[in-house]
Formats: sequence, C-alpha cells, structure tokens
Amino acid sequence: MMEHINWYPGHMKKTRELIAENLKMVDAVVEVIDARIPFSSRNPIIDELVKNKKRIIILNKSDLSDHEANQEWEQYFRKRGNLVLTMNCMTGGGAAQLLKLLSRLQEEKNRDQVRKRPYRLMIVGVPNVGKSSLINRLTGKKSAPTGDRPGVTKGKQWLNLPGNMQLLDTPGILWPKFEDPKAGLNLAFCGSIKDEILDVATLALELISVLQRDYPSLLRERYKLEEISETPLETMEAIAMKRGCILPGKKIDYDRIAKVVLDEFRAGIIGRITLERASHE
Ligand SMILES: Nc1nc2c(ncn2[C@@H]2O[C@H](COP(=O)(O)OP(=O)(O)O)[C@@H](O)[C@H]2O)c(=O)[nH]1
Ligand SMILES: [Mg+2]
Repeated sequence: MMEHINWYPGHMKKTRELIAENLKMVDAVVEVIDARIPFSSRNPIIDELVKNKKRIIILNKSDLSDHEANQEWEQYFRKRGNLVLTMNCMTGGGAAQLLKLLSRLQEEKNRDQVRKRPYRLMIVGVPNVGKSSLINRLTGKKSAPTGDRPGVTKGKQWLNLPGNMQLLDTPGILWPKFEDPKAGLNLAFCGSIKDEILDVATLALELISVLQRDYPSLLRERYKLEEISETPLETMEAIAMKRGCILPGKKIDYDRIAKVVLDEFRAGIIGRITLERASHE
C-alpha cells in the first residue's frame, strides 16, 4: 500500500515526538532509503532526529539502481560513520546480511552482561522506500501491521527476530523533502509522491531529459532509437512513434507515452538507473 500522507506542521511535530519517544527504547535505527535517489529519499532532518543512535542505512530497491552507483553510495555513507547495506526487500536480497550484522551488534551489546538483553531496533524512512517490505522480510510475515500513520499510537509491539533481537512493529514514517523541487521531481519519477504534482506528460519529459543525459544508451536500446534527439521533446515523440502512441489525425498521444515511460522506468525495464550520484552530493 502506498502511503499518501498529507503532511502539515502539527503532523510533523507529532511524528518527531513519537520518534524521539521510540528512540529511547531502541539500540539502533534502520533508515531505509531508495537506492535510485539516496539523497532525495532521505528526510530533511533525519540526522537531527536520530542524533547519536547507531544507524544502519539500507539502500533499498538496489535491484532497480545502477550497480556502480550503489557501490559509490555505500562508500559515501560508510565514510560518514554509518553502517550500510544494499538490499532488495521485494525478494529478500540482503536480509541474511542484515541479520548477520544485527546479531554482531547484539553480541557486542551483551558481551559483558550476565543477562542477555534483546537488541532493539526501529525502522524509519519516507513513504514508499520499502519499510513494510523490510519488516515482512525480517519477520517472514506476509503483511506488516497496518495503521502505520504517523501520530497514531497503538500499543507498542515488539516483533521477535532470530538471535535475540526485537523490532518495533510500526516503522517511523517520515516526511519527504517536499520543499526541494529537485527532490520532489525525483520522488515523483520513482512514484513516491503523487503524479498530480506535475501533469504526467511534463513529468515524463523531465525524466527523459535526465535519462538522455545520463543513460542515453539504455534509452536508445529500450526504445530502438537510431540516435538520441537534440531535445527531450523530440526524444519523447520518437519513442511515441515507435510505440504507436498516436491519436487520430496523426497527433502524438503524449499522455499515453508518458505513462509508458514512467511505468517502465519505475519497474526497472529501461534498465538499472540511479538518478543521483554520490560524487555530486
Ligand atoms: N523493485 C523493488 N521494489 C521494492 C523493493 N522494496 C519494496 N519494493 C516495492 O516498493 C513499494 C513500496 O514498498 P513498501 O514496503 O510498501 O514501502 P513503505 O511505504 O516504505 O512501507 C511496494 O510496491 C514494494 O513492493 C525492492 O527492494 N525492489
Ligand atoms: Mg508501509
């Protein structure tokens, strides 16, 4: 289920308080981000919120992102003192590594203790990065508990993980970077905020503009284009011709081809693409 939350100041304040409260009970925070847009898919004040807790950053959807870029981002976050893992929470790729890493942390915590306490975790991230999928992967359940709207406190529940570890059942849903227009675009490309923010044709045109700059050969191969045109609009029209997205009167069906390109990008069909590189941040 995609979460479309209407963030307003009161909501954000409540979320902040809830996370602060939960933080007191956990040993580590697992921050899930979208590996295609690691910068845009991070909450703007995440560092301030989490402060000095141990942090594990999950570069999720790494099946959709550029392999080389994944490695750069891993390095980027590691250099800044985080633990980092690439994952695919849809198939469970990386889950074993994460459990191994957590169990090492659990042992460190309990090394000199007579009574071994569970190592406690919470998951945080903006909507659609894969928080629920991660919970399901770790607990082996089909569906994570719902009702995970910020500010709605239910009785806290700890889900038991193998190896004396416990996970808070509801993830901390953080607000996205909606004040940064570039981040807004990236989130919209990845389907993490509503398409209505821009009309679908304009959104696709923006995406094509990025793709023809950074991944021209993937674009050419996918849509069997002889060459990449000068302007994104020409490229979009060439793709529309190839796909037969033509209206009566030989007009281009911009909305239809826009949906095709966006859907194929989001599903990883155009190729493995990362929209933000660590070297540019
Ligand atoms: N390709 C791919 N899709 C994923 C991955 N993780 C989650 N998804 C999909 O992304 C969407 C959002 O996932 P969800 O767990 O609901 O995100 P949440 O809003 O953070 O809880 C769903 O359609 C998932 O199937 C991943 O690693 N790879
Ligand atoms: Mg969820």
